Amino acid sequence: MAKIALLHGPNLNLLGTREIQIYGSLTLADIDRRVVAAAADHEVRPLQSNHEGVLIDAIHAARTWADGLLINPGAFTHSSYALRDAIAGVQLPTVEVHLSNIHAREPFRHLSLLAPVCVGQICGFGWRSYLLGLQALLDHLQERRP
Ligand code: CA2
Repeated sequence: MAKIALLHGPNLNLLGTREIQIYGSLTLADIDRRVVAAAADHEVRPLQSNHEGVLIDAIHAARTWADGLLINPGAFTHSSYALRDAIAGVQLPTVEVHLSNIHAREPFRHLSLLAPVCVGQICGFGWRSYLLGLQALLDHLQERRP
């Protein structure tokens, strides 16, 4: 059984209330429920924060209990060297997910500062990006077990 920290960055607590044409109509609680259900016997602990330092602390803490990180860093994707260093520092396999296709949006969203320190990135599939990311992370963890 794998243990996964599910992290959501800034403004994702607003999901389902506005910008539905971009991010879909599910709330963050809906998405968390679906990820937890899809994880079956694996453990998923969700956390959302609008604060960079809280996310960094959660990444550091995950080192003591989690096998991997599934993260939608929100706009910190495009701006946070500190989150990138945290992910690189804890050396936990990390999958970056986005609801929207960041490469098909404004140019500033095309660059992810985190992608180079992640196992991979999944974007553009709405809430299903999280399920695809979870499956990719679990498969990755399974394959690297001796
Ligand atoms: O597509 C994604 O998942 C993003 O990570 C979402 C971020 C955005 O800054 C990234 O470029 C791509 C923004 C999340 C904001 O979510 C809202 C939801 C409802 C209303 C307002 C914002």
